[in-house]
Amino acid sequence: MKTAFITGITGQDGAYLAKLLVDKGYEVHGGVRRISQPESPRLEALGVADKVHLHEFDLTEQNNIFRTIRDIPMDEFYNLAAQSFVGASWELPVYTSEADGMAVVRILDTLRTLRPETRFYQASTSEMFGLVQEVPQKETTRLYPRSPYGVAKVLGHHMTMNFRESFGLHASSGILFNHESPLRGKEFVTRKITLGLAALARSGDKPVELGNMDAKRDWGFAGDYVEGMWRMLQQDEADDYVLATGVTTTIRDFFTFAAEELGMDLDWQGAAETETATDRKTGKQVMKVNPKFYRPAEVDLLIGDPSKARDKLGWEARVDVRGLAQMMAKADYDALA
Ligand code: NAP
Ligand code: F7E
Repeated sequence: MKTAFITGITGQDGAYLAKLLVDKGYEVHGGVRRISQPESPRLEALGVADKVHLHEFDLTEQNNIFRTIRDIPMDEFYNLAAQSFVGASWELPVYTSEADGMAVVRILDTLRTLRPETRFYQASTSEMFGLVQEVPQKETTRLYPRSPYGVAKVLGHHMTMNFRESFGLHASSGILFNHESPLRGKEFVTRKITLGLAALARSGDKPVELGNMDAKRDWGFAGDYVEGMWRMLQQDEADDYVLATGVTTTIRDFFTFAAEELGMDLDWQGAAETETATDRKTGKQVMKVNPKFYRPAEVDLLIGDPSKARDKLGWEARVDVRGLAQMMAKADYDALA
């Protein structure tokens, strides 16, 4: 039986990865910070809360990282914990740099010292491409981050490559494009849309307030992406891989897919700050723009080229963006029954 340690096990990806590894027969350990909700609702939703071993863990504590790696035998270490909300990173640039950048350095240096045989996965991100230098983006595309979050993740990404090349660690970096699910955090745009529309469909009357409707993202399903993480650590050689669908969609179109799933027929009017959407069937306004959700610097377009992951890992995204919007809208609607 293999043993895995997952930082961020209470997050969206942590919960799906824990389920995947438990189903594969792993002994799964995970790091939980002191302020996490004690009942771990995502682990409960996936039926694995009582099948994993939880340990107090904080990314910003060097000695806590050291003791965790010293005390828990582990074949695989998945570093999924992070300050993961791009929008918050401009207000928290120091903390974000510590949690998403320096913590990766501390983990790698401790693994190198105590457990050089442990295989390591780093949660890198398409946000590193930022102001994109190539379309579509692949593993070799030049990085140009546009937020403190993206900048911090570039440090973790390059340090993962450097420890692999310098010390021979089996350290891989997954450059994952946006992936969502019914367990997605409520502040991210997809879940904000599906929660807001579900409430409207259940007789609510507050339009969903959003920012930039023209940004484009390459959205997939988180359950597919954790399979890719695991496959990276099963390779003989560690490497870096893009996981993406290869399809890009505006926020507006994601909104429309979710609204259609809930039986709405949208009439879009206006542009930029005056843009609105109204449901023709009920006459209710369902979307309004609030500039407070605009970002100081935007990532306008992301579209990934997952061909390396397809060819070398045999991985591909199975849920398309319309199916994803339907899945999330239905789950939020059903939860309000
Ligand atoms: P998430 O739902 O926000 O989960 C993040 C996890 O990190 C949570 O368990 C959180 O704990 C934990 N955490 C935050 N600060 C911590 C700290 N100081 N010490 C210890 N744990 C801490 O994020 P996700 O969507 O699952 O993403 C997983 C990873 O992939 C993140 O590193 C993210 O940056 C990266 N990523 C995500 C995407 C995506 O589209 N989802 C794409 C590319 C990369 P609490 O439960 O207490 O909040
Ligand atoms: O924003 C626009 C916003 O916060 C997507 C994280 O998992 O994926 C995620 O980062 C887009 C942006 O995700 C609202 O301006 C419009 O263009 O859902 P998001 P993100 O910033 O792409 C990457 C790959 C990660 O690594 C991150 O950890 O949607 N947008 N209106 C809005 N976004 C939010 N949150 N709220 C709005 O009202």
